[in-house]
Order: sequence, then structure tokens, then C-alpha cells
Amino acid sequence: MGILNVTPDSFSDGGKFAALDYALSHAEQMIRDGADIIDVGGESTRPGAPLVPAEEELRRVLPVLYALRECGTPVSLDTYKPALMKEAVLAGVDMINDINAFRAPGAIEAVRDSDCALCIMHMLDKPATMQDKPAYDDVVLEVTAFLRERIDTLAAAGIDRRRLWIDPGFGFGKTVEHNYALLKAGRRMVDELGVPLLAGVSRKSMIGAVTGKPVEGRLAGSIGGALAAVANGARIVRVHDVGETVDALKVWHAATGN
Ligand code: 7PJ
Repeated sequence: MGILNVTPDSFSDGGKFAALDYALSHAEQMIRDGADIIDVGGESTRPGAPLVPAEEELRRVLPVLYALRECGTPVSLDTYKPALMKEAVLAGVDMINDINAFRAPGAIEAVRDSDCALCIMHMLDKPATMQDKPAYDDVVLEVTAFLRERIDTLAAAGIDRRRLWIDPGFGFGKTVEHNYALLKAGRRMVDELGVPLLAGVSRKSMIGAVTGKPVEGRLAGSIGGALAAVANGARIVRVHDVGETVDALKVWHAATGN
């Protein structure tokens, strides 16, 4: 899964057409590099990042979703806003990836009557404050229990469990130790919940914490994290550096059969 950020911050001079043009060429490059899914996001969820109103997020992502309908590669939308989910379903997206696990009022209704895949991610608290001293008694047990509750709630609403993916939410209200405990526990969570696992560690602070590298120096560490996630049961890895990760996974596959 290749990450496609559609946030116009870096295009203040070129305007919104430059942002759309850039997003589409970046998506095409990731597809050439071997991405099987493009994950489109119109709002940064970094701690302290500004919130984006739904209308603005729609303006950013909808043209991209429609343009990518022709690309032949499945498309995912990274959003927690029900209004965006509804529009994305109408645009025919293949997955809704919700860092808030469909907890917003109206989120389940927005996706229930479609057949797109749904990724439910664990997040402690909310983006603005989630990294203020995150604490758990047992992070693996608590994240697993949260995901189980969300799976059961979505299933009770009439959603086929085969549409669901789980994600422990690396960096979303977790210390470095919490993140690595969850990375190691991937297979256990898949076995307990019976739902496939998506993992996103690309360029995150958990990679920087181990390598001592700033965000622009985290390529090799992120590839190591992607391989570790797959070794621990992940079936989708959400990454920035598609070509490099695909090569690493090809060699991994040839050598291990996994
Ligand atoms: C994740 C995500 C993740 C899923 C972001 C970043 C922050 N969606 N959206 N899992 N992270 N499912 O890429 O650093 O880990 S945005």
C-alpha cells in the first residue's frame, strides 16, 4: 500500500491544480513501482497538525479518487469523516482506512451498504493529545480487546467480517516500547481476531528511535520494519517508499516463501 498525501501545504504557489497533478504522477509512479493499493489521504494526523474541515478534505481528495478510478489499481481513502466515506463509496473506492475505527457518529452507516474493505485502526485518545504520556497495563491485550469490540460492533451492524482489516496503529498513542510490543504480537492478534493485518511503520518515530535518524533518513529502517511486520503476520504494509519495499519483499519472499 503506497501512501499518497494530498495536502496542498507545499503547493501554495502552484495552487490546487499543481497539487492534483503532483498527486496523480506520484500515484502512477507508485503503481509502476509495484504498489497493489494506493492510500489517499487529505488530512495530516501527525500530533499537533491542524484539523481540516470536511469540505476542504473533500476538495482535496475527491478529484484524486475519481482520477484514479481508471488506474487499474485498488484505491483506499484514509479518513475518519463519515461525509468523506460516503463520497468515497460513491466514487467506488476499494477500501476505507479509518484511524478512528468507524467510531464517529454515522461512520458505520456511511460504509455499511457498500462492499469496500474497511481498515479499523487502534488509536488511543485523539491525534492532538495521543502522544501525551500514553499508558497501558498490557498494550497487546488492550489493543486486541479494542479491535475485537470494533469487529463485533461492525459485524452486529450487518457488515461482513470478510471486509475487515485490523491495524494496531503504530505511533497513535504509543511509546516506542508499545509500538515494538505490538509489532511482535502481529501474528497473535491475527490468530485471535481472525481478521487480516495491515501495518504502517514507514518513517515513523519508532524507526527513528532505533536508528537515531531524522525522518528523511529512515528509508532503510522503514524497510526493516516492513519486513518485520510481514514476518509477524501483516498482509498489507502501508509505506512511502514503494519500489524499495517491493524489492525487499520480493527477496524476502524468494528466500522464505512467506
Ligand atoms: C496510519 C494510517 C497507520 C493506517 C496514518 C503516518 C501517519 N492508516 N494513516 N495505519 N498512519 N491504517 O503515515 O505517519 O499506521 S497517517
